[in-house]
Amino acid sequence: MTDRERLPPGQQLAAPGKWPLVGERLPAADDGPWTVSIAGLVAEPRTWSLGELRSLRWIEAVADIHCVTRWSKLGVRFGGVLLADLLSATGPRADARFVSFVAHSAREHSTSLPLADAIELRTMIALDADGEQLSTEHGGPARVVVPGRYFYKSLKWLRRIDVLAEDRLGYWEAEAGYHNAADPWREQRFLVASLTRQEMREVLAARSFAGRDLRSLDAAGHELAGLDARGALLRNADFSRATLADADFTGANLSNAHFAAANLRGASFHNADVEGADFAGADLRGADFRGASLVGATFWVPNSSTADSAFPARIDRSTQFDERSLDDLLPEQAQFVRCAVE
Ligand SMILES: Nc1nc2c(c(=O)[nH]1)N[C@H]1C(S)=C(S)[C@@H](COP(=O)(O)O)O[C@H]1N2
Ligand SMILES: [Mo]
Repeated sequence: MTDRERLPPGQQLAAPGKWPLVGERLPAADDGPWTVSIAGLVAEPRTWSLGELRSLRWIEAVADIHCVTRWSKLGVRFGGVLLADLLSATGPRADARFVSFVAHSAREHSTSLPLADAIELRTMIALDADGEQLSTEHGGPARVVVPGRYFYKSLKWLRRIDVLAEDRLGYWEAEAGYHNAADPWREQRFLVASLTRQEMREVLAARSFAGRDLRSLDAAGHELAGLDARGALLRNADFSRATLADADFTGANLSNAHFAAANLRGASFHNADVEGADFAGADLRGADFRGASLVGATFWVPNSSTADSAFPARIDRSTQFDERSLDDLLPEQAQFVRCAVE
C-alpha cells in the first residue's frame, strides 16, 4: 500500500522523523520500580516488573499512529508484549467484557476498549519504539498501543489494567466527547455535543461564550462578529462560513473546530489550542495565532472535494504567527503558511 492509501480520511502525514506530543507530558512522581498489574474480573490478579515483562514472549509490530487531531505517523516499530498474553496469564472470568487501562499520572488518565476488540486488534504493551526504549514523554517505560484506533486509545504510562463487566469511559471520552469506538477509517472522532439544540440557540443568541463548555457547538453560518469566546471549550465546534471578524478566542480550546470559509479578519487565537482545526477558505488577514498550538491545523486542502475548503485560507503579512507554532504545522501546511506570510 502507498502512504496515501494508509492514511485514513481527514488525516495528514507528520514530517518524517517527527512525533508530536499530545495530552499529558509526564507521568506522576516516581513511586518505586515500575510495575504493570491486571486486576478485576480475573481468576488470578498479577503484577509484573519491567524485567519480567521483558522476559515474556516478545513481539515486534509495525503500527500506524493516527491522532484524532488529524496527524498520522506511519510505520512505527513497537516492541513489547501482547495484552492477550498477559490476560491469559490471569484467566479472565466469563463475565469479563471490557478492559480499562489506567495510567500512573496526575489525573489517573484512563481509556477503555471492549475486551474482544482489544485482543483482535493485537493490542500490545509497548516498552520500545523503533528499537529504543520508549521516551518518558511518549509513555515510557510502558504504554498501550492499540493498532487501528485513534491514538487516544493508546494510554501512556500504563500502571493497571482493570478487567470489567461494564464499560468505564476514559478521560478523553468523558471529558472531551471523543468517540468511544475511535475507528479512524470511519472517522469516529467525536460523539456528543455538551448542549441540546435549544441550549445552542440560546447561547448563540446571547453570544456569551467566554469560559463555557460548548464542545461540538453548531454555529455554522452565524453572524458573530466581535464574539468574546476567551477560554471557551469549543472542541469540534462548527463555525464554517460564520462571520467572526475581530472575535476573541484567546486561550480557547478549539481542537478539531471547523472554520472553513469563515470571516476571521482580525480574530485572536492567541494561546488557543487549534490542533486539528480547519481554516481552509477562511479570511485570516489580521488574525493572531501567536502562542497557539497548531499541530494538525489545516489552512489548505489539496484536491478538496467540498466547496467550503476549495480555496486556501487568505493569509498575508498581517496574519501573525510565531516561529514555534509554525514549527508545529504539518509539512504541507507549513510550506503554504510560510509562503503566504512572506
Ligand atoms: N496517560 C495518558 N495517556 C495518553 C494521553 C494522556 O493525556 N495521558 N493522551 C492520549 C492521546 S489523546 C494521544 S493522541 C496519545 C499521544 O501520544 P504521544 O504524546 O506519544 O504522541 O496519547 C494518548 N494517551
Ligand atoms: Mo489524541
